[in-house]
Amino acid sequence: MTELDSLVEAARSSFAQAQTPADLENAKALYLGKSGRITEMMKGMASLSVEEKKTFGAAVNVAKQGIEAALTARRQALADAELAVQLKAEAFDVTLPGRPLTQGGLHPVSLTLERIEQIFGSMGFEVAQGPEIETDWFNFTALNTPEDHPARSMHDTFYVEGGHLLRTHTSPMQIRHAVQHVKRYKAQLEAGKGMPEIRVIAPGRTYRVDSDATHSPMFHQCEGLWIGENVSFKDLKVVFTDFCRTFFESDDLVLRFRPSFFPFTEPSAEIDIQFQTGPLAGRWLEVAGSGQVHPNVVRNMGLDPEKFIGFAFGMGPDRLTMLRYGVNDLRLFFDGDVRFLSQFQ
Ligand code: 2NL
Repeated sequence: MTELDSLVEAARSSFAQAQTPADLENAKALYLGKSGRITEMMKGMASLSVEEKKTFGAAVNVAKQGIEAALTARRQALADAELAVQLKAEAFDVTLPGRPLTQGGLHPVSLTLERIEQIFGSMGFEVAQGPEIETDWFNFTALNTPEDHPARSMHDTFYVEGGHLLRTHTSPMQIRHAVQHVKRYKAQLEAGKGMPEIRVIAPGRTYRVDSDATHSPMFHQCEGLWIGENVSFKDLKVVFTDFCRTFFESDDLVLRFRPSFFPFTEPSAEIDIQFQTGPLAGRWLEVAGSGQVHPNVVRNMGLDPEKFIGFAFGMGPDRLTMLRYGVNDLRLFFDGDVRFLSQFQ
C-alpha cells in the first residue's frame, strides 16, 4: 500500500468515526483543510521537477478525490441518520380517529335582532345602521334632551376624546336616517308634493355606565320611527301588537300602553305585554318605550311639525331574548361561555 493509499484509508476511517456533522467537518480539516495533509503535499510539490510533478500530482489528485468521495458519502450517511431520528420522533398514528368539527352558530341576541329585522321588514320598515361613537348633537340635543339632563352626565354616559360619546341609544341613527331621507326628497317637498313616509328601525349596540344582573355597560337597543302626514297612535298600536305577537309566537298576547315621559316624545307611553298562556302568563311585562315624536325633534329632522307627525319606540333586544328563552341573568349573554350559548342553536 502506498503512502497515499494509507492516507485515503486513514481519512475514511476517521470520517467513519465522526458521529455528528461537526465532528465530520473537523476530521475533514485534517486532510483537506488549509493546512491539511493533502494541501501540505500539494504545497511541497513546488520543489519537484516537471516530470515528478506530473506523476506525483496525478497520484495526489486521485487520493484527494478518494477522500472527497469518502467525505460526501459520510455526510450523506449522517444526514440520513439524522432524518431517520427526526421522522421517528415525529411519527404519528394515521389510524387515530379524526377530531370532530364543532358547529358554530349565531348568538341568541343576534337571533333576536334578525327576528326583529325580519318582522319589521315585512311591515315596510328599513333597517338603518351607523356609528357607535356619536356627537352630543345627534345623541342628545337633536332629541330634545335638555343641557342639564342627568343622562348627559359623566356618571351615566361614556365620553371619549374630542367631546364625542358612546351612543346611549340608537335614536341618533334614526335622526341621521330621517335627515338623509328629507334631503333626498328636498325638491319634492319644496314643490309641495310631500315625501314617502319614513319607516325605519335602528338596531345595534349602545352604552351606559351601568352594571348589574339586569344592566350591562354594553347592551342592545332597537328603536323604530314612523313619520308621515297621517300617522297616528293607532298605527303604532297595530304595528307593535303585530310585532309582539309574531316575535313571541303568541296570538292572544295583550298589550297595555301606560303613560310615561321621554324628552323626545310627547305624549309618551311605556308598552307592557301580558301572555295568556305559558310560564309568564298573567304578569305585565315592560318591553318598550314609545310616543309621538316631539315637535322639536321633527323640526331637527328638517320637517315641519305642523305638517308631519311621527311615532317612535325603543326596545331592548337583550331583555326580549331573556323573556323569549327564560334567561334570568343578562350577564350570561356577554360571558362568552359556549355551554350557555350552544343551547340556542
Ligand atoms: C325605552 C325608550 C324610546 C324613542 C325611544 C325616539 C326616537 C326618535 C324620536 C323620538 Cl328619532 N323618539 N325613540 C321614543 C320613546 C321611547 O325608548 O325605554 N327604550 C328601551
